Amino acid sequence: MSQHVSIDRTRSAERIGRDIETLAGPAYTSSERAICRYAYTDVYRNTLDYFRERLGELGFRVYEDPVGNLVARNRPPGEPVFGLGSHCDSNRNGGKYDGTMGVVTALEVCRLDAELGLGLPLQLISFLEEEGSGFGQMLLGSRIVAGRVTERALRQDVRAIDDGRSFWEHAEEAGYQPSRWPECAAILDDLTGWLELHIEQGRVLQDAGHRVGVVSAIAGYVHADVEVRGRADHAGATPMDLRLDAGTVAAASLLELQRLARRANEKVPTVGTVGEVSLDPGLINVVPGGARFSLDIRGVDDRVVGEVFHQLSGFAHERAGREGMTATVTERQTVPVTPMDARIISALEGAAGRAGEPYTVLHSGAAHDTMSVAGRVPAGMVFVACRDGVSHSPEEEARPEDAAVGAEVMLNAIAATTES
Ligand code: HGY
Ligand code: MN
Ligand code: MN
Repeated sequence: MSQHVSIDRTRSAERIGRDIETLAGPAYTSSERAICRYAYTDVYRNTLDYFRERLGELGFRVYEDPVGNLVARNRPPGEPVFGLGSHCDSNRNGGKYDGTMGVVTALEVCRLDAELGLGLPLQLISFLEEEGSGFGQMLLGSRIVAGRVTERALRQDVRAIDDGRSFWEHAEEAGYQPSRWPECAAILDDLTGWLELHIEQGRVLQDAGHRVGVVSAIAGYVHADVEVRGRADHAGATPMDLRLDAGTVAAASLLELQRLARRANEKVPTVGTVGEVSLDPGLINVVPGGARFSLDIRGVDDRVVGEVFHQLSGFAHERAGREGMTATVTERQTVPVTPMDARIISALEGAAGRAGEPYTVLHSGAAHDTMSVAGRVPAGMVFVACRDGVSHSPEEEARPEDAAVGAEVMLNAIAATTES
C-alpha cells in the first residue's frame, strides 16, 4: 500500500470526541472537578473495561499483563505487530485529553484499519500508572515492562499515596500477579515499531498554527524527594535566632532550584519544579521541625539535568547544615533523554506531507511511556495541539478534529513501515 490512504476525518473526529466525552463521565473519574483515575481503582477498572469492549468488538484479543498493562492485538501471539497506544490513567488534577486521547486515537486507528480492510498487524497497549497518581512513580507500568524497576521497589519502596500500602499488596488485591512482573517485558517482544499520539502540553504547535507535530526526542528527568529535619518549637515563644526552622530550608531550596534551572536553560532547554511541599507538623503556631519537598528536573541534556540535581542537593545539605539541621535527598527515579527512531520520524513526516498537513518537528518536555518502549522498539510520537499548552489541569482543551488528522498520519506511517 504505497499510496496515501485518506480517511473520513469528520467521522473519526466524531468517534474520538464521543470516546473522550464518555471517558470524562462520572463512571470514569473519582473527582467531579477534574479527571482523576489511577491504578487499581474502580473508575480505572471501568476505563480499562471500556477499551476492552471496544477492542473486543473489532475482534482483537484483549488481555492484561501480570500488573495490569492492557494489551490488545489482531494477530496470534508470536506474530510481528506494530505497537500503538498511550496511557488512560490521569494526573490527580487531570484533564480529559492527557493520555486518554492517545489511547482513543490508537483505538480509532484500529477501527480504520478494520473498516478499510488494510490488514495491518496491530497491538494496542494502554500502560498502567503513567502519571504516578496512585503510587508516586511516573511511567510505572511501562518501566516495569522495560525492566527499569527492582522487585524490592515493587514489594517495599513503591507505596500508595492514599494508604501507604505497597504496590505489591495493591496489585494482588486487584487480582494481578506482581510476582510475575518480569514477564511483563514480553508485551514488547513482537513489536516491529511503536507510535504514541499525545497532546503536546506546550504551546509550540499553537504558536506555529499547526495541528500536528512529530516528536524528535523526549526530555529526560530526575524525580527526587528532600527531607529536612530541624526542630518543632513554639511559634510565639522561640526567638528567631534559636530556631531550627525546616521550612526555611525548603523555601530557600525552591528558589535556588528556580535559579539553577533558569541558568541551565540559557544553554539548553531545562526546567526545575518543586511541586510537592509538606511541613511537619504543619500548624499555624508551630515552627516546622520537618519539611519534605519534591524535585522534578528535566531537560534535553542528561549531563545538565544531572548537574542541576547535584548542585541543588548540595545547596540543601549546606543550607540545612549551616543552621544545625539535616537534609536527606532520595532519588525516586531518573529517566534519560530519549531520541525517537529516525525511520519512524521519517515515516511520520512522509505521512503528514502526503496528508497535506503542515507539521512541526519538536522535542517533548513532558515524559511519556514511549521513553520506556524506545529502548527495545523503534519508537515515535505524534503530538496534537492543546489550547495554550494547558495540561495537568481540568482546563485542558484539545480538538478531536486534530486527533483525526493524527489518526490518518499514524495509519499511513504504520502502513509505510510495516510494508517496507
Ligand atoms: O509529568 C509528565 O511528564 C507526564 O505527564 N506524566
Ligand atoms: Mn500523558
Ligand atoms: Mn501527564
